Amino acid sequence: MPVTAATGLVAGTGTASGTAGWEDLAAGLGTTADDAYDGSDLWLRYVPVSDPNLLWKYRETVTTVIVENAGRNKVHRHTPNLGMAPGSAERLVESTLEAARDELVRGLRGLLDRAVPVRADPGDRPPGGAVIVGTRDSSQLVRQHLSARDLASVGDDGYLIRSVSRGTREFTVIAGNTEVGALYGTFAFLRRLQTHKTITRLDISESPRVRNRHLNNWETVRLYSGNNPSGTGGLNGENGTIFNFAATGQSAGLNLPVILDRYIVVARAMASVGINGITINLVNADNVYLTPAYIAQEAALADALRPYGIKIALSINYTAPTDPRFAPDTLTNEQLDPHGAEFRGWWNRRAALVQASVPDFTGFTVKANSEGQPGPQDFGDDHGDGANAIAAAVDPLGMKIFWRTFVYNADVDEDRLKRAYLEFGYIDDERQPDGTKGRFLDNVFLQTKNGPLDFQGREPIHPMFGRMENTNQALELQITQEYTGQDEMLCYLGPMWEEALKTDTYARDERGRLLDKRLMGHIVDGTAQGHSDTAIVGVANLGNADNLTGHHFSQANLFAFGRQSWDWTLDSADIAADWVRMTWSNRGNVVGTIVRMMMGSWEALVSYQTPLGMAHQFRSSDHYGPNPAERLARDDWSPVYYNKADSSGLGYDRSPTGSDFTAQYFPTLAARYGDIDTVPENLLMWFHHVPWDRRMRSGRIFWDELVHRYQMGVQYVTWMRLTWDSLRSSIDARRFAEVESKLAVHEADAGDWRDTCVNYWKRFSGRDNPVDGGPLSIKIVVGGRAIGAFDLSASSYPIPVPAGASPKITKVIPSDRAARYEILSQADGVPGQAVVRVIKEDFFGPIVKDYVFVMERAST
Ligand code: GCW
Repeated sequence: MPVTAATGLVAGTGTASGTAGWEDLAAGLGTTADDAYDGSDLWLRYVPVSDPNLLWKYRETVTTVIVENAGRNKVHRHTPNLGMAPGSAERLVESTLEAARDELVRGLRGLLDRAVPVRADPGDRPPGGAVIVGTRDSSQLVRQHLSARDLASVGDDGYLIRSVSRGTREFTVIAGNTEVGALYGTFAFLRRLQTHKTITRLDISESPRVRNRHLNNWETVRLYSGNNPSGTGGLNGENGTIFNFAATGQSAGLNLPVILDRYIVVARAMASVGINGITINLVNADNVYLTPAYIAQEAALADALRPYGIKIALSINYTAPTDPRFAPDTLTNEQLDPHGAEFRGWWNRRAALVQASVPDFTGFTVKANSEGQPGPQDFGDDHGDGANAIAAAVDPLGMKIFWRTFVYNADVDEDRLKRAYLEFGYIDDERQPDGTKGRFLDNVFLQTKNGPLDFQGREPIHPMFGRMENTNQALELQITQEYTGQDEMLCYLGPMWEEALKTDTYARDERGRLLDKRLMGHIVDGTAQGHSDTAIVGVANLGNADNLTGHHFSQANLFAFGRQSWDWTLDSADIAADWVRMTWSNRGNVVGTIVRMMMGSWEALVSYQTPLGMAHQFRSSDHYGPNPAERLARDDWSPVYYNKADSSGLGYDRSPTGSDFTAQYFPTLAARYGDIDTVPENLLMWFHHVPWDRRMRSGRIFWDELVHRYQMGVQYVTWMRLTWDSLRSSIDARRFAEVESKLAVHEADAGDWRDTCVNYWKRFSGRDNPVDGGPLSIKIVVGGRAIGAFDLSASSYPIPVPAGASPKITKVIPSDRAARYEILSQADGVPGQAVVRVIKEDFFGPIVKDYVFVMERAST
């Protein structure tokens, strides 16, 4: 059925003249003023509330800010004369309540478009419209209006936001048991205004489900957010990383201890979503971070972050004690015995040295015996020995160890996916002298990626979740988009993390009974197996680009990570909606449109990169583009190892007839994944070598389905590009253009994925050159003849028009009845060009193809 332009791409986005309401006008005006905006405020931009009724209500509800004793609990500051770089816009605060107060003042001034007075003194009674922030310790008003019992339920980091009525006066109390809790509440309150939610009659009680919500900052690799537009690194002597430790040339004066605006923006943004820690250096750790000169810089950074409730940690190298840079305090290889006093003593001394400058230092992140990093196995010890040695060394200092499980020693098993569990599982099972089970100490977290391979677009959950019940498990997610489009592709990861966190592990207890709470999120938040210390870690995507994350939409991934690590049960679409409102616009049609783009973007990426459970087909040089034919020195880095393409089919058999990796899952999942008839199709090739002609649930054979999936992924990107274009008048110019040009690259690169992979698989499948036979395939009738079977990836199609016949398309016949089409243009003559747009809503969102037909005279 033909569609008209108005019902085309995005329902309701028409901005036809005459229908523009005041909101459009207001947004239009705002747009001009904002046209140079670069995205550097992340989601903390605080533009005036555009709805006049709402603005009026907000102004009535918020007239005064009252923060008593804001400066009383000054946070520790190690660095004398800590200072912002000259000309900075941000400022250093001395306490967490000052941070909360300043945020409210800044936020309200922006949102309400007028200054809101601040008072430190409670007065006799708070005026109507007061917003009171504090703890029961800091604030008499909080004490008056919230009982200790009220607050007890929210724990250390949680908060209450409550509207209170006293006679005709109404005011708002934002409180935590700690100042950090009050700060989180402040951000949550501001978020309500930013997203145009009600701020009256509030009775909000929030606390995080997970205790340690940390970033890992890989400062030198997988950084797609440097300020160098032609690459991912930096300019002007900076190396592109978010924090400057060793900038040179014209930026030499911008190294820590100097504090830059972007550090404070990042600190505020982290706190706004509840992130409370950051490991500041790469897991392939450079020992320089443990030298006194660097520790002094780290201390300054920690000072600047501290008011925002953010604690720092460091990645370390297992053999750091032998590094001559630490002379005279160095060890020999023989002294690296994890059971020996020398090794433990060294780590204790080093940690103490850091702690002397950073008293709230969290501890160490360790990548050992992985990808060339040294570790205990090099000396005949195992991960348990190594982790426990360093953990025991720092335990008296109150520190923790985050020991990564990303190991894949090829000697352990042919199937890379099995290796981590084989190296760690038995340590968790070991009976200890005191009768308990599990050798890892209490201050050790095993930090495990969500999936068993390596941050692929879609992975099954890592089987260690739930199987390591006697050990603290930290979940590691990758916010930086190494395998998900880097800084070029718009890919919102919230749905991916939601899928992982809400996956049923079918975990059982020792007696074989299914646990009540057994989603991956329950394992991670400790409720499944009774762990009190819990952690989620995100490999961050921050750099020194103007917008701090490279792609404007990558900001959403940082935002979502924070929100989901606070509460993994949240709906990723709701998180996206908040982010869009805070970042782009509150206009309903804009919000709906952008959220829709975001929500299908991940599934689309999976579809054009690695559909149906394919994995790791990336070219090794950069992990961005495809290279399914690549064979490297290491098998388990090679796309061919993962795809196992041959004339019989495609995919890695990890079922009981293959590597039997599936046996590492709890029985229900093991059975489900191990059987090709029951495995979810989106994980199919993770677990099975799939015959080319296997009948799929759609009724199509595997080969056809595979080709369709690649094509549909690309077609979703086309839809995103066209849809973004439809927002041109609603988005400020600079950011609009930057996203527009990224989407053009995105579409082309998605097409490259499709073509490279499909053409390679074709060699094995022995099937025909693929035509676009997917949901958007059509036939057209020209000169009385039906023409179809159009090539999958051609940019245009020649159509022979018999002599004397009209070049007009007289009929379009979509093969899928749910597809709609529109003839965008007809050829006036021969030669000439016609364009037909075909649209369909499919399982991950709308998909679009513009068929370009070149009408040619048919040779007789
Ligand atoms: O995803 C891989 C990356 C490596 C990284 C490794 C890890 C820092 O390609 O660059 O090393 O994971 O997680 O340790």
